[in-house]
Amino acid sequence: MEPLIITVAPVGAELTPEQTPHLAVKPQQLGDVAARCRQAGASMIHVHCRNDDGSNTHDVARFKEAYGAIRARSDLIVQFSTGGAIGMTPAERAGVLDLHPEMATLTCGTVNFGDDVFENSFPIMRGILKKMNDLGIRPELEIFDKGHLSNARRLEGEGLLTFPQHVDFVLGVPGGLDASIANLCDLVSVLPAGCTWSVAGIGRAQLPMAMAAIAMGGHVRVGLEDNIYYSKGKLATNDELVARVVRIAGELGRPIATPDQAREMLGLRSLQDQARRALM
Ligand code: KMH
Ligand code: ZN
Repeated sequence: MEPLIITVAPVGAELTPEQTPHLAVKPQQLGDVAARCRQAGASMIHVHCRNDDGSNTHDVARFKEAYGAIRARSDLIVQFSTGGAIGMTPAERAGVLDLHPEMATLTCGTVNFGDDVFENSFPIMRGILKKMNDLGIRPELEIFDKGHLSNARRLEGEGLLTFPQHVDFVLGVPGGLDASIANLCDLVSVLPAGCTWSVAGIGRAQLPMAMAAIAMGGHVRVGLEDNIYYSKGKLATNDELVARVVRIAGELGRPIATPDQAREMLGLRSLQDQARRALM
C-alpha cells in the first residue's frame, strides 16, 4: 500500500491555553513539537501561530520565527494556514505566503463555524490562490462541505487551479459536513482523478476518520487544532496522536511516509533542491 502521509496540526486558531497545557504558543515550542512529531512519524506540519499571551496572530515576523524553529529541528513539510482565525482580513491571511512556505491551505468556500462564519467568498479565494500561484506555492484544498469541491472546480474553470491536487477533508466542524464514513466515501467518490487526500476529523471523530482513511488509501491529519483528547477526559499531546496513527497503520500494513517520500508523492521539491534554489 502507498505510504501514509501524517500531517500534524498542533496549534489551530480556536484552542486556548486554558483548555490544554500542550498548546505550543512560542515559536521554540512549535519547533519542539515538530521534532517530537517527526520522531513519532509525521511528515507534514500545518502551521498557525500565537502571540506570547496565546492569542492568534498571522504576523509575518512571528511565522518567520516559527518556520525557522521548525526547520531547525525537523525536515517536516511546512504548510502554512491561510485560513487563519475568524475575523482576520484576507490580506492578513495571505500575508504569510511572502515567506514561501512549501505548501499553504486554501479553504474552498464559506462555511458556518460554530456560531461564526468562516468567510471564503470567490473574491477571497481568488486573491489567496493568485498569490500562491504567483509565488509557486502548492495549495492543500480544505474541504469542509461537499459544495467546496464544486467551488474548486469553478476555480479550475477560471484557470486558477489545475487538477490533480492534494485535498484535506475537514469533517465534523459544527456548521460543516458531519464526520461519517458515508460522507467520507461520498467525497472521495467525486474527487477529480489523481488527487491525493487526507481527512481531519474534528473532536472525537479524529480517530475513526483516521482509521477509515488508512484503510481506504487516503492520508491523515491529527493534532490539537482538531482534537485535544487522547481518550475521554484524557488530554493528548500532538506526538501521542501521531504515534497512535502510526501504530494503527502498522497493524493495517500501511507504511509511513518520510517527509521526503511525502514530498515526492505530492509533487513538491525535495529539501535538497529547495536549498540549491535558495543559493541561486
Ligand atoms: N481557524 C479556522 C477558521 C486553515 O487553517 O486553513 C480556519 C482554519 C483553516 O484553520
Ligand atoms: Zn488550520
